[in-house]
Amino acid sequence: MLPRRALAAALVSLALLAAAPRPAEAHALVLESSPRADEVLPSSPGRILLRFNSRLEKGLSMVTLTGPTGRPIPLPVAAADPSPNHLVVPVPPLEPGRYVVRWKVLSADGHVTERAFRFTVAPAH
Ligand SMILES: [Cu+2]
Repeated sequence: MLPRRALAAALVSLALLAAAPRPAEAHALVLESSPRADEVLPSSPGRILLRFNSRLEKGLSMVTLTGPTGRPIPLPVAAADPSPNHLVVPVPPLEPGRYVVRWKVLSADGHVTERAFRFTVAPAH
C-alpha cells in the first residue's frame, strides 16, 4: 500500500502530464521549401513549393507573396497536388528584387500555423 501522501503526489504528477502542451510536431510546419528561405535565385522561380510535416486542410490554407515594392502579388489558386502535405502555387514572372512568402495553414489536427520567409530574384547580368 502506498502512503496516502505518495498517492496524492502521483495523482498530481499525472494531472500535470495530462495538462502539458502537445508536442510541437503536432502542428504543420514547413520541412522544405522551394525557393528556400533567403535563397538568391538567378531568375523568377515559376512556382512556390512548400512541403509540410503534416496533412493540410488545403481549402483553409493560403500562401501570399509580397514584392519589392511592398505590394501583394496576385497568385492563382494553389495547383492541384496529390500530396496532402504539399502546397504548390504557380507564380507569375517576377522582376528582380526581394520577395516575402507568407503561409498560413490549417493542419489536419485543427491547428493554424503561419510563418514567413524571404527570397531574392537576382538582377539580370
Ligand atoms: Cu497541431
